[in-house]
Amino acid sequence: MASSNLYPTAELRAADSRHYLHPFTDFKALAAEGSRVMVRGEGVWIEDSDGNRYLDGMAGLWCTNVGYGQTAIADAVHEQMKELAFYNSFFKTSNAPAIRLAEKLAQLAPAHVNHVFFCGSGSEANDTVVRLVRHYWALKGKPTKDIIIARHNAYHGSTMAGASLGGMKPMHSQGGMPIPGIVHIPQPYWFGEGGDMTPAEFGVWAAQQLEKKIEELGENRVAAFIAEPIQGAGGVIIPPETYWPEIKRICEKYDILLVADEVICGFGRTGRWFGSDYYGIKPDLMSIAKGLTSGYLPMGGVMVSDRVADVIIGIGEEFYHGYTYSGHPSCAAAALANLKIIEEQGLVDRVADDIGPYFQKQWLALGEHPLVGEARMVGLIGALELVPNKPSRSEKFANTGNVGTLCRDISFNNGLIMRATRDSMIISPPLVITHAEADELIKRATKTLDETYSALKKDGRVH
Ligand code: PXG
Repeated sequence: MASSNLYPTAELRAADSRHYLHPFTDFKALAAEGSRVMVRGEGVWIEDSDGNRYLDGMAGLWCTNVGYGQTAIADAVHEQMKELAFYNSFFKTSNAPAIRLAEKLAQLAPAHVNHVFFCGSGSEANDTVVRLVRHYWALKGKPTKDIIIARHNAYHGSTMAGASLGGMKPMHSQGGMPIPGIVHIPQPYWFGEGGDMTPAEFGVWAAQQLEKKIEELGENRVAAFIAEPIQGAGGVIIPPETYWPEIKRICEKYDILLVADEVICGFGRTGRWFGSDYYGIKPDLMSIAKGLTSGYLPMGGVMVSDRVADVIIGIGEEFYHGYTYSGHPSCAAAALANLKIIEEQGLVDRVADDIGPYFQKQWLALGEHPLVGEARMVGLIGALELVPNKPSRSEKFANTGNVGTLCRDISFNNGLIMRATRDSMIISPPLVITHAEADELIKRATKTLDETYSALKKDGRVH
């Protein structure tokens, strides 16, 4: 039995609230309520210490693409740890799993992307992006071309640079962010911010906010634009089809680097290896993490295009950046075993041609529910916008987030893990989810919507 199961739940909960500061948590409120202690996972299922089973609609936290309990990953890590648990990649040293992983990633990435800088997480990847982007332009003789444009409501991590690139106002309000040299433009969130424009018109408008910002700052000051192909934590914001082509045009016109944050969209989530493949984006840098190891061990990286690699390698000068765990051999072994599963089980094509369309059809049908203003999904990443007055897109619930939280709690009680962002429900299940499990997920989501709707009706919060 795993060590987490050796203690009674009440004891664990008490120690949890005495000592454990959880991420993104109101510590006091959690201490009063007590946390759920998760003890086991198998496929798309998670079990807590009270024996409750949940269908994990969030793949851990957008990461367990191959599902839980893949012993091939555990075995690969076990073997690697016995042989060489750790060694660094500094001082002219390297290790076999990291080398083989770099080679594998170059093979999977778009053709013009052939190098990778490894790190421990998505946040570290985006910190590396800031370093790389500025290093690149300095080497090109343009050290003042250093501003990075990002988007409101983007999520790029929780380190100082990651949170600064991100456009989450509550995060910025704690700790003096954004750091200098990072500015934000509107997001392509048609449902929430599209006003009277059609999605196509709004997509162009949102992209042109980038051009406007570049003109305002001056092309000689702007180093890069960073964006998630589909915003994840911001509420699964799927941009209108007109958005990415326009962004591409603008980046080329003004010669600014395009950075795709693939931390959520990478490794099959959209039915392609990368969100950039899905949208036909040609990024200069790509941040990766999460699905790289399916979360079995922490690992991230920045994939570097030939354009950037030629400059940073060609100069023959040290890049003063790196982490103890850059190219960690045990994590790299986990990543290799994970990618092998994705390839051998054909999970990327499965999302594109089989489970993706199968699931999307039912998910989009939830858009008919009286509580749902819009249902959207690409590959296996989707959202439901909960609204108080269905025909209206502009009318929102008072106290944004309360209804989302209520619905999320009801969902947990129904044995389905969905995540709430504002008042929308988010889903990003493991890519191995079967048809029967997809049906079960939809059944539980429908029950959750019905119960949430009834509760709101009782309070007079829906029309
Ligand atoms: N980029 C993107 C697009 C992400 O989604 C990160 C970077 C940072 O990765 P690390 O490994 O440093 O966490 C993320 C992480 C949520 C939630 O509530 C989402 C993330 C992390 C924590 C919570 O949806 N995404």
